[in-house]
Amino acid sequence: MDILNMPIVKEYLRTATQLYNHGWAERNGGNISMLMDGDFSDMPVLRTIPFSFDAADMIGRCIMITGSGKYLKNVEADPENNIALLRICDGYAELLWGLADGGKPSSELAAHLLSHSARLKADPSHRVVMHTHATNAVAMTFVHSLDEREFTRTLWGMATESIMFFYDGVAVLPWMPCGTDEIGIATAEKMADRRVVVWAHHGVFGAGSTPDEALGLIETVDKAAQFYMMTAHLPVLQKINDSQLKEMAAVLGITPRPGYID
Ligand code: 2HA
Ligand code: ZN
Repeated sequence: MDILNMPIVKEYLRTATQLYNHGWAERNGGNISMLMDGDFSDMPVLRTIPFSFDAADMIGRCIMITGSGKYLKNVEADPENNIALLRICDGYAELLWGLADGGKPSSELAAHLLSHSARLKADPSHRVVMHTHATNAVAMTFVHSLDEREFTRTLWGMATESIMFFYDGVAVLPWMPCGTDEIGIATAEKMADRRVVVWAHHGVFGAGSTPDEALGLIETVDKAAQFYMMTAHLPVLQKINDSQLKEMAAVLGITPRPGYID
């Protein structure tokens, strides 16, 4: 399988660069994983990598994921050293390709694998989970309530396309240590019925069918958060109100998260 020539892999690689260019991937910040369609059964297993959480639903699936400690800015130019193709087994992963200079998959492997499992149950077309340090969304977690209904309502009120793209709402996790099975499990629980999870004072997880879609979703969240951060200290004279949100939902034929619009 000529992995690097698959169009979806090219999109994945470009997306890593775009996250860096947004200023959302300082040092080794952020990670991207993508469920791979295709038959990789003829690829030899290069080594095995154990993990400590239960990802039973994912056994047999292949994913592409960025490596632990790797810089997203380097992924596109040097994929073979910075990303991995893994086949998930019971309690370990088989490395089929990549991480050629050694190393492990992302420290957020639990959040990625468990979120894939949760999103696939909600949406069979789901493929991509992306974690990034989206600047404005994180900034907002210092000055806004972390109540996820309030957080979502503020973002919906700031930009017309918010409700269009995250009608299902934005989940918020309080600050927790990152890189643990616990934050992975908590993230995946939220992902069961939403595609965006904000980690207070850290970053954002977003899900989608393609790298472009997952990135685009996080971009819409961060843009609304940017409008909020640009205006939160000013007297706000108007914003998109509840009846306008309902009007927009009717035009789009979408159902916003129940109970979120008064
Ligand atoms: O991979 O962003 O959350 C570095 C991180 C961990
Ligand atoms: Zn992070």
